[in-house]
Amino acid sequence: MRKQTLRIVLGDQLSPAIAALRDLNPAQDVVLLAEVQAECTYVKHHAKKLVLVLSAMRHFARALQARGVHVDYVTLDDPQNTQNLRGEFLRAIQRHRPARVVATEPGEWRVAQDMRHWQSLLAEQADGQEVEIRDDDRFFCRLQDFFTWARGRKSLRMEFFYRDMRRQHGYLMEGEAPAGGHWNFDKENRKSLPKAVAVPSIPSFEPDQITRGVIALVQARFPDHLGSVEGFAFPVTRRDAGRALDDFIAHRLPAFGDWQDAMKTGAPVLFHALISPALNLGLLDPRAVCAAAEAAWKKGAAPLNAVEGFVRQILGWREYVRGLYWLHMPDFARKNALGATRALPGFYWTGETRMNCLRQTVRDTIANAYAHHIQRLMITGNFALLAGIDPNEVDEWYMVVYADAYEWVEMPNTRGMALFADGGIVGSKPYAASGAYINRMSDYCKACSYDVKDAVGPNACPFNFLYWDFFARHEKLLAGNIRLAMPLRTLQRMAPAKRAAIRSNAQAFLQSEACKPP
Ligand code: FAD
Ligand code: DLZ
Ligand code: SF4
Repeated sequence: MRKQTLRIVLGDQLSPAIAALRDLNPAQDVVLLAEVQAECTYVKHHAKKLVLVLSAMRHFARALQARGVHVDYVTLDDPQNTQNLRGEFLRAIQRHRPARVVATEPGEWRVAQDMRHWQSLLAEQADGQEVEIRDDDRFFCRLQDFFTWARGRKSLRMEFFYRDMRRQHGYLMEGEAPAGGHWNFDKENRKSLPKAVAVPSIPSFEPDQITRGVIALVQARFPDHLGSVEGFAFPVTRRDAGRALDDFIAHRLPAFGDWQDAMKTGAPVLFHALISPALNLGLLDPRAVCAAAEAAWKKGAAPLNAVEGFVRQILGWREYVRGLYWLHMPDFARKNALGATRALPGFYWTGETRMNCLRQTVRDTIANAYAHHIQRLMITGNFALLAGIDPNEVDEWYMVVYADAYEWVEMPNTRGMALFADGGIVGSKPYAASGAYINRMSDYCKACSYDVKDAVGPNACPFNFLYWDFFARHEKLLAGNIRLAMPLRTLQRMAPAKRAAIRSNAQAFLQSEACKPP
């Protein structure tokens, strides 16, 4: 009687404790990992993301093999490779004729749908195999629990979800009360960055032989993808990801809260953790990350405003956006509440624009496959919101450019938080901001050829006229929103001539060479 279990591990499921490996029997089972063209190209991922995922997969396979596990690893250049996950699954069934198959729920709706189909294909093959798709329990909140939390609530604000998660999981709690007497210390956070503050350096991880092999493969197979493999320095193993986390906890966490919203030329990471690429692959465990931050607070190495702000990102935001993604898919992918249809300007792919904030952010993004949250939200996201760019094109851009991009986390952040295309599921108002915000939180405006103080005219900062034009275009739709009472009142009081000037500046700018699609 066949006893073997085939265990499937996808490229972003690289955790030894992943559900599919939970009851692994190394003497009997086989673990399938498959590099496939379809996953490398369903969006044209940044070259550094491809190196990251493929190298981390190879390192993960090697670590399993070192434990005596039988790994069936299909490489991208295997001539028999069907180059898609379903094909490799079916080939593995033929090779191993397992008694049962175990997988973990994929992170993206597209793959989850396909995997449901694998089950029926297997049933058709009538070999009696069982396919079990287990919940991905690397998250704090089971999806069923999120759906229960969401059921019957009129508004699904992150803050309330986060408080429940704090209570349930006990982080930063003093009995039933939040540590320090408040759930949230954002009032103390989000300062602008004084010039004299020294920005800590970021650890970089030298490519080993495996990574160098993947670099050559990516260069040969995906020459037309964005970005360069040069300077690849992401951790690709659990050990190195742990080192990157330790470095953040020791050197950047203490100031994380204070300068969480600051932006600085030439400093793409500032006091952020730069752990999302590893976290989303499974090289770091969110529980261990939150525990490490809490431990730093307990031993007095980091203040509460920083640690609470950081834990909230992971225990709160990361879990919350995942829950919303699964709650609203597949509809989420079609949401366009503001009816935005404009094509994405070409400068998103090159960084070639007079707007210094966008030039710096897009260049950081292309060079590093990373930008921190405020660059994503308040520069590239904010511009796309104000200019009315089609959410499909914006989603695609965010999926392509970042090493941490997976649809479950990218889409609610992009369509929801940045573009308000979800009509207010993620945020209670659009995160629209004019040049004044960017000037307060960054050093970008000082080196810009536009004038941040001008709202109209040939040298006016585009974020200014686009900001007012955005409110004018959506005045009716946003009218009932109490959180927007101030800008809407200012708009209503604006002299008709100024309103007209804003309109014509915005139209001329958006139709000019400056915003031409590629
Ligand atoms: P830190 O600022 O140090 O935060 C620590 C961790 O908290 C992050 O690693 C991340 O895991 C989590 N986190 C923080 N904010 C969020 C958030 N809003 N949603 C979910 N998790 C969060 N994050 C992704 O992981 N993948 C994406 O594809 C992605 N796309 C985004 C698109 C837009 C338009 C915006 C505004 C945000 C996006 N984010 C995405 C969220 C956030 O910007 C990144 O998680 C963060 O910048 C990663 O860098 P870091 O590790 O230095 O984060
Ligand atoms: C992102 C990615 C890439 C680039 N390549 C692979 C791959 O070759 N094989 C694989 O199993 N997974 C890969 N992934 C991750 C998948 O795209 C990811 O598992 C799904 O998007 C579900 O989140
Ligand atoms: Fe950006 Fe306007 Fe500042 Fe220039 S002046 S950097 S366009 S916000």
